[in-house]
Amino acid sequence: MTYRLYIMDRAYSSWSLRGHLLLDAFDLPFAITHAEWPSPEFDALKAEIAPGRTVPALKIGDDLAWDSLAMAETLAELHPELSYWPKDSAARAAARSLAAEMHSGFSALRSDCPMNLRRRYDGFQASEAVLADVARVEELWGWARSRYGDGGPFLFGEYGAVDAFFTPLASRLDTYGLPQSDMAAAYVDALHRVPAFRRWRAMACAAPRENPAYEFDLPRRDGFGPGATPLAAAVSDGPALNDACPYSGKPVDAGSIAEIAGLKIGYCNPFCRDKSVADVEAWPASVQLMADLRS
Ligand SMILES: N[C@@H](CCC(=O)N[C@@H](CS)C(=O)NCC(=O)O)C(=O)O
Repeated sequence: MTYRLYIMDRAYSSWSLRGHLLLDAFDLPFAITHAEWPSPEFDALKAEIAPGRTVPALKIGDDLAWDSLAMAETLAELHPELSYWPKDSAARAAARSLAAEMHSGFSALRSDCPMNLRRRYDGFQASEAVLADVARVEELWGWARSRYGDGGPFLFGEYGAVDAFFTPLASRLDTYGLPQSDMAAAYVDALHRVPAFRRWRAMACAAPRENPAYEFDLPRRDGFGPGATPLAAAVSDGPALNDACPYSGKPVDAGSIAEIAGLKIGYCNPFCRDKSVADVEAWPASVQLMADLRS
């Protein structure tokens, strides 16, 4: 089966992130068509996914699923061996209910606190409606964790589609410093450590464009949680220790060098460099190269 995922801006598009997690967190290979919103390129992308009008959309061979919940159900049907939904029927009904409530609910939290994976703010004043949404999130997460969560750190133990659905909401709790019980904070932390999420967040941080509509004029807290690479930065002075980009195998571009944990590593373009600077441990090929260079 060949998959092509259609997405928009990684820092801001919470639905695109869910689509990505439904593939990448389950180790399914896929190609990506990406366009920033709004732009003529995004209009062209939309023409490719007609009659779908929003991202994420997933081409499955020549077929199309253009809604995140439809994607989850379709992928679960195509890959019954993967843990999209719990095996137990009562747990499965509950997981589907939570994902569906996320899909159609939490409007105050979603509209007042837009996802922005590049930021962590101090001093955000949450409205009563946002706090009511947060309380409902706590109720649902606490119920699922205590009833079904014994086998792991996720809502139903093992990572599943429902966790992909709640990931952008968890990132909002972190970005806006919203109140969290110990249970919620532990779950938010587990979601932030999922390798597929870390790869997406690193690419979000590497994307050059900022959209002012998603930015708040508030003090910013440093760091973005587990995985932030210490002492990593783009540098202008080479040479790099390697000749080939660890991702593409193409020659290193002299303008795409980073110093990471004391090593000068070269990449084939600035995007590969910047996603590595954002969170090098999310990228096994860079980690392997650094280990080889050290040995
Ligand atoms: N119900 C859809 C929601 C998708 C959605 O609203 N996508 C937004 C991006 S986060 C979009 O495509 N916006 C661009 C537009 O509407 O033109 C889903 O679950 O996938």
